Amino acid sequence: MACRRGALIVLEGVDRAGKTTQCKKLVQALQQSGRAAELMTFPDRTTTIGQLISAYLEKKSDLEDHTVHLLFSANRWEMVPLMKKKLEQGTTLVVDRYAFSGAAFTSAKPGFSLDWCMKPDVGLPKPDLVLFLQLSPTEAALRGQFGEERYETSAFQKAVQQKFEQLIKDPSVNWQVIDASQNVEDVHRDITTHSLNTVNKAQNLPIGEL
Ligand code: DGP
Ligand code: NA
Ligand code: NA
Repeated sequence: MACRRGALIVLEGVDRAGKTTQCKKLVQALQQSGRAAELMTFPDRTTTIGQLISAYLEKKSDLEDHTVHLLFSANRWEMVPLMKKKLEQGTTLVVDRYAFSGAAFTSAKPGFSLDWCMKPDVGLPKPDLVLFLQLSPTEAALRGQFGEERYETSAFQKAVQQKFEQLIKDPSVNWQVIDASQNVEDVHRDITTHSLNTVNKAQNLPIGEL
């Protein structure tokens, strides 16, 4: 490859594991080390599709379960041209949730297999690294009340956690499990170590596909 590409780094985990805080801190750390880095968030609620998803999550609308699953996937696909452009320009993307949230959240609903849930995301750019912020449901509960959005109940979050446990066994994805019960700075240090490693390795490799 003529120009060094950026890395695609995804943070996953149940709600309240600290993903959003850690994504922002990672982008800053990468930038401070002289690398181009940007934050992306899924669902991206700003697009037309994202607004449908947002209304669904806020319980302002109801959507059939398969339908909303495909909308979440479409919301990732609509960003692919931009993601590829940024990566090829050498920018590392730090992504707050990706296809794995898609599979874990929908397959936690009755009647959905993990296999079916991954299918619409097959072919998306493959992350060079997926950091799983591991936090037990008990520890998550200690971090305070859930919000008002759809999915924000402890029973559903436990089911999601179990689906993530299955997903992280997939050896074709570069998962790194991070102990999210540590303090913010210790979690950040672990994440930064793995990420810098990945940024250095990824720059000479082609972008893969899920
Ligand atoms: P967040 O904005 O990160 O709090 O995410 C909103 C909620 O949507 C959160 O409960 C996780 C869930 N979610 C994220 N991505 C997907 C997806 O692709 N499919 C489904 N069903 N839920 C998702
Ligand atoms: Na949330
Ligand atoms: Na988030």
